[in-house]
Amino acid sequence: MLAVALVFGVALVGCGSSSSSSGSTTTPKDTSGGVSTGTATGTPVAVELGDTTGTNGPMTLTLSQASVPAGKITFTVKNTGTIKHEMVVLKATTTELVVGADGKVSEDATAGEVGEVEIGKSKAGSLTLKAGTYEVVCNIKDHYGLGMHATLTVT
Ligand SMILES: [Cu+2]
Repeated sequence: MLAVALVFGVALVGCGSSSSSSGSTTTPKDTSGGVSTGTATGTPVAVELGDTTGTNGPMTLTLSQASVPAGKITFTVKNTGTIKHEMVVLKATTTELVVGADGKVSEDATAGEVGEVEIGKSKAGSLTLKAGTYEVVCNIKDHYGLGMHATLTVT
């Protein structure tokens, strides 16, 4: 009887310590591996949409990184400009897309979008992208032509 009680005691202690140690393994993972954290929550890419004089001047679309690993990518899109912008991801066959008569590029090859972002606001959205070349664009009339596009390479 005494032996059984001891075994139980050991088993309980073992249980308690294993659950607490599995809890603490999660923390080192976050700090040691930006990679493993990235795949779990999506590789973060910050996108900035900007302009200073609306359609009267050049506009910008910048990515925090131009190359990311394939998989889930979480875009955090901020509009630092003076008018509304949007963010669309297109599977690129070329990085020089043709602007149509409507002032927009074709969205036939869309891989997804975060959508419109109001002035001064931020909006996040995740897309799962396969390896390849993508063009991240703002496809509001004339914005692509004014500079709102950037190439994202997914490896
Ligand atoms: Cu725009």
